[in-house]
Amino acid sequence: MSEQQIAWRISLVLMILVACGFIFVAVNSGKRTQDYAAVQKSGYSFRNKLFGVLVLALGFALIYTLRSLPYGATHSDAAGPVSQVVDVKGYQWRWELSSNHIVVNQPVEFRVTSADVNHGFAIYDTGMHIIAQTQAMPGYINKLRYTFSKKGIYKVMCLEYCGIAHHNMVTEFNVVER
Ligand SMILES: [Cu+2]
Repeated sequence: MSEQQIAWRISLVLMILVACGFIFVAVNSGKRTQDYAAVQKSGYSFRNKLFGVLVLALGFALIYTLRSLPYGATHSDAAGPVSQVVDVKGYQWRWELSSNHIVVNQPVEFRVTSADVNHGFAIYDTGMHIIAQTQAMPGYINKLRYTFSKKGIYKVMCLEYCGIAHHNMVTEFNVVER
């Protein structure tokens, strides 16, 4: 007998046991020693109403928050040409940037991809606040446009757990005067 057959027979026995349990409960559920019907009716109906209202509210919230899907490509080429382009490639576990110098007050386009698995390309300002991010995916180039208004050293960190040395995926670039 193959392992699959053994597993199937064990599953079958367990399923029959569970089914017997259900049947036992179903058969005995009609028996009552005392009549709680009046109490249960008021309690259940309130709970049911509350549940209904919650489901409705969640449904509306879902439709309201997702109504603009699918999101347009806001960083497309249609937004006009950019003077600076930085190619970004994520590796397990480091970043490769085609340039470490970016000119302040001029839009820059990061073209982000990955050599192996998905990474999260996130830019942090000097106060370690995240200011822009996109996904780094193998086989795709995700464009991220940003205009830096302050000079300084910015950090890049990975936002998606990508393996044992994920925390090592830190690099820097310098935003400078022309
Ligand atoms: Cu990572």
